[in-house]
Amino acid sequence: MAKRAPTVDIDESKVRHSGTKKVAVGVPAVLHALQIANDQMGVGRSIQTLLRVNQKDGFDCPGCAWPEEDKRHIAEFCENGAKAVAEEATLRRVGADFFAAHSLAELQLHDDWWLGQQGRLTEPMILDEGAAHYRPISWDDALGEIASALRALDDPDEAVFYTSGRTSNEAAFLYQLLVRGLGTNNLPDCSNMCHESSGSALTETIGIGKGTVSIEDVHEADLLIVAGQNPGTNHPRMLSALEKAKRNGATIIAVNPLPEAGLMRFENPQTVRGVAFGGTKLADQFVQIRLGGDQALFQAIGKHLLEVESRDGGVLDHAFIAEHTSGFEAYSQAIAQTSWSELVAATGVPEKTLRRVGEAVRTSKATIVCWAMGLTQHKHSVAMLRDVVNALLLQGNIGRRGAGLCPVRGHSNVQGDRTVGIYEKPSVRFLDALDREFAFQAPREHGYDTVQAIRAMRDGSVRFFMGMGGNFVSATPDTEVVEAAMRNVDLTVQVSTKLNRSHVVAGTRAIILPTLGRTDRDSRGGKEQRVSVEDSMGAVHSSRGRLAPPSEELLSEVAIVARLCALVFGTVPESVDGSVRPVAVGTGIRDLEAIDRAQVERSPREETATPQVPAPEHPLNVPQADWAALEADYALIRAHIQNVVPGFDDYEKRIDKGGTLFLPNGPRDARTFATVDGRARFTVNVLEYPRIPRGRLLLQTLRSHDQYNTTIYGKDDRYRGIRGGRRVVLVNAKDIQALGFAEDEIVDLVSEWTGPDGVVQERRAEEFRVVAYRTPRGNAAAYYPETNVLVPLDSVADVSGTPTSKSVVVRLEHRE
Ligand SMILES: Nc1nc2c(c(=O)[nH]1)N[C@H]1C(S)=C(S)[C@@H](COP(=O)(O)OP(=O)(O)OC[C@H]3O[C@@H](n4cnc5c(=O)[nH]c(N)nc54)[C@H](O)[C@@H]3O)O[C@H]1N2
Ligand SMILES: Nc1nc2c(c(=O)[nH]1)N[C@H]1C(S)=C(S)[C@@H](COP(=O)(O)OP(=O)(O)OC[C@H]3O[C@@H](n4cnc5c(=O)[nH]c(N)nc54)[C@H](O)[C@@H]3O)O[C@H]1N2
Ligand SMILES: [Mo]
Repeated sequence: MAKRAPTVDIDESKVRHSGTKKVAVGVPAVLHALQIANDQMGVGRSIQTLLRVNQKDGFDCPGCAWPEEDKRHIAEFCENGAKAVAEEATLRRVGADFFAAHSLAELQLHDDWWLGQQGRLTEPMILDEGAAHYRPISWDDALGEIASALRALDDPDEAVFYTSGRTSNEAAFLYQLLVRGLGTNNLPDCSNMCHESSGSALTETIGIGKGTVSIEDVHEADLLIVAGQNPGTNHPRMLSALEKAKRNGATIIAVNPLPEAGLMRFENPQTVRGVAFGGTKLADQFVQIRLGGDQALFQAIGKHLLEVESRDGGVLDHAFIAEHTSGFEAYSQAIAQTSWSELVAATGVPEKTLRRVGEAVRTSKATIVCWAMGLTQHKHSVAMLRDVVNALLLQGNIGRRGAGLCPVRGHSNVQGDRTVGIYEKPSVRFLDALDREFAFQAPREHGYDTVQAIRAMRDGSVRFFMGMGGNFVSATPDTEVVEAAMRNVDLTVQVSTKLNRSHVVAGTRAIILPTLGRTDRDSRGGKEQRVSVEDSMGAVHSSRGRLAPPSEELLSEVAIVARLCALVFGTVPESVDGSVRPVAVGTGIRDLEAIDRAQVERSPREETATPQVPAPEHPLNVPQADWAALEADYALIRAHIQNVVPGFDDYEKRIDKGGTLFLPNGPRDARTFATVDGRARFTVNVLEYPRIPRGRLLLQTLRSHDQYNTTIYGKDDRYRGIRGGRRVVLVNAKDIQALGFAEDEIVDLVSEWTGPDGVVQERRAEEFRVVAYRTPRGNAAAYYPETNVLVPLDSVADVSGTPTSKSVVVRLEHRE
């Protein structure tokens, strides 16, 4: 196996660290962003591009899913949004010459930073079996290869189709249709590693897997708890909203193991006040919690509210509880039995402080809880988030102004992708609607999520992998296992804008399909197309790129999927009655021949496998549509979405002229809860928190300020005072000493995890510099994706299956 890349490009002697910054954003941030933009795009293109971000006639920022304010500023961009845009709008190119000059073996030695720096992909490439280099291939041939690989499968479940969250609603909807038309629900996505725990907890308790607040609610909240989130880096535009809330009198409590700069103080570069007066103090209270202690914190809030209620009364919203909820009695009894000493042990926070938070909640007229990965990537994340819901339900903090649940999404359209069907466990209601719309029968059996897909690839039951964006190899846990799993697949296909590790650690054969990004002009069918996206608060709007694409050769994601559908399902342009019909020859996996073959010669794998997809009612059980027409006019795809997904009425009209379509949200709009009993549900959750074995540390893997997930912009983490390198591990100074290490020492990180068989497994990440940092005792932090090698594939959250990226037991080891 090739050497693991990351150590190669990094000169550890250059790493520097200084004090943590106390203020986020401000003028230096804007200058830094402009410098990166100019490097990648030149001055003219930078200004043209950056002025169009998140404007009503512009494109949706590919940076994050935080919503736009209705009254947009001239330049509604933030430093990290500008970096995301520059990364995509770069003038550097990766074409056939590049691949001729660099062998696969050589490319494997580079890290994600170097690969990303090479520029935009410009033409389809294929890696033949055993070849040393990718070679160019025409679009027709590339798509033909993919279609025949799909046809050659014995069972559609041998194929896996991953999606990252930048894909537009239109492309995502067609993509899931392709996959379901083939006969599988194997649609893992980045959400499985991201907010899946939020979706699981919220669907069960309030009947919708999304948050319940609008941007106006944030502005009007009386109290905002921001837990497990670093908005200064990952959602910088959220700081403006927090600042506004603050000016309206809100209190902000930051709950985090780390004193993140963005939460402490914010200089808004778009106001004089921000630039000239040292910014706004954001957090009124910083609760330095231990990793994984948040379930205890929210139980403590509940406990405090219930105690004051029984002593003085006037705390709970009895009318709301009676009318809209169930399970209150059981919850309040269970909470009464939890001891303060255990809540203190779990959080590492004194009872006095826990009560202070409880008091802030009690006296608040409207409370919002915002959270991100710090709350979703633990073993007990779903229970933790159910307890967040419990705490808010007590005072009726759902479905009224300034109050509610606010999971802050990551990728700019990750929420929209789910809405339009990217989900391995689709609802029957969705599938029924899809069946009706496209006159076929979608499979009902659930598919693989991300971790299950990796297991199946590892075990040899997957022969085809396709990634619609993203960087599966670097983003997923247990890097060595994933690399081997990927190499175990016959054909891997990546639809991508930029080169990444998933192109160089690939299947026996591999295809790269370069595609348009958000900033690129998308001309199809003789006119400029727009796409649409949904932000973190359920608001859908259009996005239209204006820049000349990096190459005339590029196809949009929509065009790629539409052409695959046409190849695999086949269509005749028009039949006698004018409607579209499938061609009656060898189309798709499910033609008669394949079904017969599967029934006659059962392979050993099939005998042990779970029940087969039910045989289709007619031999050509494929979705029926005029694929060429959909490719030529994306509005036709939106018309289909409108017919299948509730809430998209008048889709086209409502997103016109910069308009916004607000998707219905029962809990927020009308306090209706589509749960098993039609009520918001209090739940009883046994208190859990990580126990750290002696001499070990609990490691969280997180983002630096200079990265977008696996895309590394640079080697600095300005707000945390780290410069020039990413292989650092942040440890409390007292732990460094107690464990017998020295500051700046280069160590190995070794993770220890007890597998289901009771055997302790070890995984190693080499050469990390020890940096003394203000993290709680026993807790450490290091960057993802360098540390993904430490996260065991089978260490996942209960219920949601999310890898436990914020909870990895490690020991430090001296080198030599
Ligand atoms: N510039 C930029 N923007 C991005 C991204 C990016 O990589 N770069 N990624 C996008 C994506 S996909 C996502 S999902 C979001 C991610 O946004 P975040 O969730 O903010 O990202 P992380 O860096 O994982 O940060 C986790 C935060 O939670 C804290 N934390 C960790 N464990 C715990 C815990 O147990 N309890 C509490 N209370 N806090 C904890 C960490 O100290 C850190 O502040 O950002 C999106 N936006
Ligand atoms: N240890 C650890 N692991 C984690 C996390 C963590 O906190 N810790 N976070 C998890 C989270 S929250 C997430 S969301 C995942 C992210 O996982 P992914 O979404 O798979 O990863 P990204 O790095 O965002 O993907 C970047 C690639 O997407 C491609 N791309 C960019 N824009 C476009 C586009 O418009 N179209 C297409 N087709 N391709 C495009 C580019 O080629 C680029 O190289 O990682 C997860 N992994
Ligand atoms: Mo994410």
